[in-house]
Amino acid sequence: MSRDEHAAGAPRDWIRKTYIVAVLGAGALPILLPNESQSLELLEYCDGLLLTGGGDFDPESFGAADEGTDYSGVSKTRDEMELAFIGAADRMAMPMLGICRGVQALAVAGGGTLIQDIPRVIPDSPLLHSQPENRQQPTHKVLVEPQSQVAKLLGGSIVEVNSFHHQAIARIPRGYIVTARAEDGVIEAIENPDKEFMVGVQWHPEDLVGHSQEAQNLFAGFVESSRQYRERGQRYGTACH
Ligand SMILES: [Mn+2]
Repeated sequence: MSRDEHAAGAPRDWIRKTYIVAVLGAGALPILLPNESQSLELLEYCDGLLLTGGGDFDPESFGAADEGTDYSGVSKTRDEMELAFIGAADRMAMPMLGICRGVQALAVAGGGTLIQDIPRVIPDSPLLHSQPENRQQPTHKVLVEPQSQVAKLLGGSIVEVNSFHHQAIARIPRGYIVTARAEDGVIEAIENPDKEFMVGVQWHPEDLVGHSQEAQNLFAGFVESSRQYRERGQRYGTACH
């Protein structure tokens, strides 16, 4: 969950409603996991872990020096909790879907690193990865590896997506392959082919549900994989972190 350490003087953990609607719409029940170590116990009641969007990772979390970027929404507590959730869910072989910051969380957990600010690294990119358009508006294409799990999930190999990130994956995490890129080369999706469902996308499909069949397909695939996880002998619900 997103964490505002000092939102109007009152710290809060929160989630955008569109995640909840997308998970419910795919037939699962979201369980929200506060950024507290006790939340790890809630994974026992979950069949899938959805890692949501949010603020920037502290560069220290992936062993990098602060490059002086304008970070926003940095929360060391959230960084630590998400890495703990991913480690625990991985040990349980639980399906995981990372969205925006969530794909970056999967990358950091796997030993990857992040581009701290895309405009500084690719100054001549014609794409605006921090789009000014509204959240339901796709603004750039992603080119998906045709034989990948992501391609099968989305049901297409060129997909129009929205884009609300100024960071992206730099070093690819251990065990993962890149399965989608934007036309400027920015990594837009990764998957771990050794796992049942360990997938991350850099865009925000939860905001495109109802507008894009591919977005709906992605949630349907995640929920179906979570259902199979439960049928294999494990537990209840879908965690929305
Ligand atoms: Mn993008």
